[in-house]
Amino acid sequence: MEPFKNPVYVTRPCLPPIEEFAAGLREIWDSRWLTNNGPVLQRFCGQLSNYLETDNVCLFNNGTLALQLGLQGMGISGEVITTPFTFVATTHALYWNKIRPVFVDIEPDYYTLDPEKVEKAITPWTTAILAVHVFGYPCRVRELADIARRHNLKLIYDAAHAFGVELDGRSIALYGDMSMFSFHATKLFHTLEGGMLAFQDAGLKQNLDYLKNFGFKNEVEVVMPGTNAKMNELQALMGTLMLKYMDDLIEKRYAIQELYRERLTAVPGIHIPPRLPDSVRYNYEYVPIEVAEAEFGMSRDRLYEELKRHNVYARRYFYPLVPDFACYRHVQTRDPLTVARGVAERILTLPTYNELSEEDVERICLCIREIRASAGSKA
Ligand code: T4K
Repeated sequence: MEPFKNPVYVTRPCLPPIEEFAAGLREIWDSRWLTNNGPVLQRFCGQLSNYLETDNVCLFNNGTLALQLGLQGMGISGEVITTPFTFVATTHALYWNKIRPVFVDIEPDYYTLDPEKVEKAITPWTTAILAVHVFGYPCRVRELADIARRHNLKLIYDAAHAFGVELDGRSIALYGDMSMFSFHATKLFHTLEGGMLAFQDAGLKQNLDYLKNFGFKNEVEVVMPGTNAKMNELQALMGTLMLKYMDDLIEKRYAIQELYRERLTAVPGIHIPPRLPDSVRYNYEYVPIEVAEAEFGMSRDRLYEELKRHNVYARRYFYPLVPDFACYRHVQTRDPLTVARGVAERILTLPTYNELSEEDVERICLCIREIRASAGSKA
């Protein structure tokens, strides 16, 4: 098969019609208010509160700082049990708070923290669980909440991939003590760069507002050594416009994912995570597959390289595992992380974004099938 003429990336940002953004820019130009809790940000914050059905939200200039400051605002310290199968920012947020990460294994279907392993890893120094709704797949929230309650731990979710996800008719933001959402350009819903915390304890809001604005209480009082992590007016404008399109975005991604499922299910050596139960409204933000080398006839890494030769840039999210990065190799991990290690070797996330046509998906799947066939003939 001929390579794609233009590169097909793992994702492309969705954008609202440029006229809508231009009209919003006019308002910002006229007001000359660019950042520091401006009117567009305040409006966006209200819209998010309605969307998520909670007043307890706080906006940041990216998801990493949101999580870092969220942990700080909650006073988390000591040890936190977390997942090795995530984007490295999850662990960095702990590091910047001088918290020791305790990595435990994930479960094989949806790659989220295994609650049994979590419970076994609790020590007198454990203060919280930091779980990740990886690829937007909801963690086993009830079991984790039960463990947290019995051991008096805080339960924090990195929900970077999970905006728009609902469980039992409630936004995923309403589970746990706090959830962080990334609004980075590569996310289904984005604000160019951006992040948000949603939390249960309304009393946290004040501290989070201080933390993201240098600790200023007023012009002459600084109550804590905060940083600068504010979302600006252009980011908020993008968010306001994108929010209108959420349902359409999810609908389109659903169609793409279903087509991949249909075309790849029967390919030996390609494993697609099972459909989620009806209790979940999923956002279809990522299309992860696993490549089993023996059955597929080549390794995940070779398939990844072959796809690149066809101008298809799939990504190995999340490989290597976080504890295998040089800066975390010193962290002692008692759990052998058997499942996570296997998944990290097999995982590949396929392109999905709104302009990806049905024909493009058909061609990517055909490409994968042809690559497999060629591997068989070379063997
Ligand atoms: N926790 C988790 C679990 C996360 O996944 C993330 C971020 C965070 C925390 C931290 O949240 P933020 O601080 O980022 O808000 C990307 C994103 O930068 C990162 O936000 C995301 N997770 C991670 C999974 O993916 P890269 O380095 O893989 O992105 P990059 O630049 O290679 O982009 C991927 C593809 O997207 C490109 O090949 C082309 C396309 N692209 C990208 C950008 C930025 C575009 O077409 N246009 C663009 O503007 O990290």
